[in-house]
This record gives sequence, C-alpha cells and structure tokens, in this order.
Amino acid sequence: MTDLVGIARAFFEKGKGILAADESVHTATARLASYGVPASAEMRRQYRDLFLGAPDVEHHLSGVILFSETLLEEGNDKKLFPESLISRGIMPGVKVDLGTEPFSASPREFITNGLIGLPERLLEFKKQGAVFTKWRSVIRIDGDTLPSPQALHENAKRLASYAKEVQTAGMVPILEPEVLHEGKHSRARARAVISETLKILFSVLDEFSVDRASVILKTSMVLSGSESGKHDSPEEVADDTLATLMGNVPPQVSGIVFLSGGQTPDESTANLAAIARRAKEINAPWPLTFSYARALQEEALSVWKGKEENVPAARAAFLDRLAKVSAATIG
Ligand code: 5MM
Repeated sequence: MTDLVGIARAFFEKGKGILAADESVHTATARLASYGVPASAEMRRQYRDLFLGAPDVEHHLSGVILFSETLLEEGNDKKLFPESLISRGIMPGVKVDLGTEPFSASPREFITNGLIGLPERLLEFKKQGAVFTKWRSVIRIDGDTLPSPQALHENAKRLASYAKEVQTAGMVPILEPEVLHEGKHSRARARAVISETLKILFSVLDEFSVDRASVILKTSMVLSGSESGKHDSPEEVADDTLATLMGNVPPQVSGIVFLSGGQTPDESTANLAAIARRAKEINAPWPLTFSYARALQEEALSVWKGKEENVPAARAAFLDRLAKVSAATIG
C-alpha cells in the first residue's frame, strides 16, 4: 500500500516547497498575454519549460503542481515533464478540479467543479506519474455579507469528497480553500473568514472520513484586503495567520503550504519568513512551507517575454526568488 503519510511529509524537507505551475489554459493565456506573450499550446509548453527545466531547482523544490496537459508534454530536454521532475527528486502533482462557476444559491460567489468522473481521471493521472493532486475552492469576502454559509459548506463538501477519492486512489490530496485577498476588508475580517472556512472544512472532512494525516492544507495568509488601503507588517500577518491556524487546523494534518494570493514577491517572502519564525516560537504542530505560483513566476516572466534569448536571465531571476522564498521557510 502507498505510504501517503510518508509522501505528504516529504514535501516539507528543510528549505523546500512547492511550485504551483497549474494554471489552466484560460489563466495561462491571460498570464502570458499580460507579459506580451501570444497564446498557443507551444508557448504554454515553453512557459512550463522555463520553470521546470531551470537548473538546480531541486535544491528548493519538493514538488510541482502541474496542469493536466503538462503531464503529457516534453520539456526541451525531450523528457516528459513528470519523468524529468522525478529524476531530480521533485514530486509531480496535478490540479484535478475543473475550475469555478457562479454558485446557483448565491451567484456572486463561486463553486468548484470536477467531481464527475474524478475516480477515472485520477487513475489516468496516476499512470502519467502524478503522486499528488490539488483542488482549489475560491471564497470571496464582501463586507459582512459574503461569504455565505451555504457557499462555505458546499465548497467544503466538494473538497472533502475530492480528498476521499484521492486517498482511495493512493495519492496525496492538497486542499486549497483560497480566501481571496481582493477586497476592501480588514485583516480582522480576513481572520474571521479564514477561521470559519477552516472550521467548516475540517468538520466536513471528518464526516467524509478523510484521513487527516495524509492531507496537506494550502491556505491564504491572513492579510488586509488588497483594496483596504492598509499594509500589514510581516509580524501582524504572522501573528494573525498562526493564531487562525492554531485555532482551526488539527495537529494531525501532515503540513500546511501557503499560496501567495497576489502579494508581491517581496511581500510574500517577508511574510513567509515572519510566519516561519512565529511557528517556531510557538512550537506549531505542523511543518509549513510555500506553494506559490505568481510570487515565484512574476519576475522571471517579466524578463522572459516569450523570447528564447531571454531564457537564461529569466531562469536566473526565478532561481534568485526561489532561493529567497526557500530561505524564508527557515525563518
Ligand atoms: C497557478 O494558479 C492555480 C490555478 O488557477 P486557475 O484554476 O485559475 O487556472 C492556482 O490554483 C494556484 O495554485 C493558487 O491560487 C496559488 O497561486 P498564487 O498565485 O496565489 O500563489
């Protein structure tokens, strides 16, 4: 039987974390367009190769979350991406949700799809080399009105159902209930919403008999809304984030990874370092690390601009940020 707890724990080797490279076609197209790169399947493959083919990433990465099409593609080294990652000791995983749509009971909120046919897709992904998976829910804050309890419960049920299927298929599930940074809310409001989201999630996971010891939680940090006009200090972020996690995440969970959520690369690095320091001070029961997409990619993409001659400089920018984020996990 697969040692899921062992796999889950292996993501948290000292100084290592996860690169989220699982942008769907829609998101990847928009991301590339914002850097002036035209959209095509080949440009998306080159975009993946920019990061996955960078030398020495194995010093800082324990895993990479891929989009399904990347599992079947080759890097410039002519190796399938999952095979190339595994040969460098990096675990390949895959995003298995099929994205969000407006929630019928509350149309200004989102619900994540992808449970239909999931067991069959998981078998395929496993054959293609994935050892772990990810599912993302999106929780929107709007004043005191959103999120609605219905959206929190429905998203939690789908995350739990996903996690159960993934464990049954012999893979590790990452659960990402992303509470959006976008909005005018205060940090106190973000803390209350993330607490409620996690409380509901872990209670529903128990109802679905999900094994807590082989799940990884991917969470937002507790931050004031991006349009609140307030800039939190790393210490404020760390205190509120740890207090929220300590109050709502069972100690058996194998580990917690953070998304960057639209913070700048420097903010996401400084906040992670403060969180790691605080976790050490209070002897937090789970290991913590990063699972960033935008904060790890942004600087490299602005150098690359889709041009082959810029690849070495873009990879150097990526490695520089990766080394900083990796050092931040040590506190
Ligand atoms: C990379 O973006 C991931 C997939 O997004 P779409 O479904 O919109 O294509 C996303 O799940 C990502 O893993 C997390 O949101 C974390 O990314 P950031 O940029 O917040 O670190």
